[in-house]
Amino acid sequence: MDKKITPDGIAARTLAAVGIARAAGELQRRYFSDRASIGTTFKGPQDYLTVADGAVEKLVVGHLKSAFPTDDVLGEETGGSRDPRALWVIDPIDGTANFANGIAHFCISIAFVAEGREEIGVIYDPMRDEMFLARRGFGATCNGRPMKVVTNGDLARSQVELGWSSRRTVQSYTDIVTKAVNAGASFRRAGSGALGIAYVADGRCDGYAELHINAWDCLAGLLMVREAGGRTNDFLGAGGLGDGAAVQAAGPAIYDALSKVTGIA
Ligand code: LIP
Repeated sequence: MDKKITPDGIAARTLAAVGIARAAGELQRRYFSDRASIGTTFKGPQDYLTVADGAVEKLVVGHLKSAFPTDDVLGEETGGSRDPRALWVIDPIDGTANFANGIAHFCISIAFVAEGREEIGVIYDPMRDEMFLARRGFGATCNGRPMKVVTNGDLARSQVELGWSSRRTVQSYTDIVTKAVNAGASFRRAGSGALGIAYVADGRCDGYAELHINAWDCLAGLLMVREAGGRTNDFLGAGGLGDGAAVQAAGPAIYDALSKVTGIA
């Protein structure tokens, strides 16, 4: 089946994704305000799952399939297609550990991939009411304000976020932390890759790197960083849509120096 999406089709999907992300954020906020309703379990070591993850993903997928029935969908919790011709990639709650523990640093992340390229990225933080948005070729915004990466950075004076998960060894993580600090950088790990990468796009953080991350955590933010003048690794080219891959996003001035720390090209 021909799935080619026209520019008007991308525009319509962009508008719809923003509205759906806002509705998803409202549902997140309702669960977050009633902690007894969250129902936390674990998918693996330090890999949280809550009742809210499933409910939010069901809401988002329902709206997308209703509006765009021929598009494919890949969700963190319910899985789905990996066909990159016309594919929505969704993380219903990115920052689930924070969400489950009452820390207000989480978001909904929605990306749309067409013909193997990220075309739309939407990340909504309902607790700060911040809508991060990018459409390929049209720039990136936060609540309508244009976003720009840090362009004059220096790794020795930078703040970088180094994501962590049990999907890679502790040693591999502590190695890059040690190298980053020895290079003069300050590092953080806030538990939401999507928000961490969106903050790079908005110049709040100089760079983000993680040795393994899933597509639903990062695709929306990677488009935002590129549209905001930053550099990213070729996550999709590294097979990231399948089983995830390493990710790096940073301003142009520190990207290569950060690659020497992380080993991510
Ligand atoms: C999270 C990612 C983060 C990673 C966490 C976790 P989740 O996604 O955004 O980058 O370091 O371990 O995977 O599980 O909150 O959707």
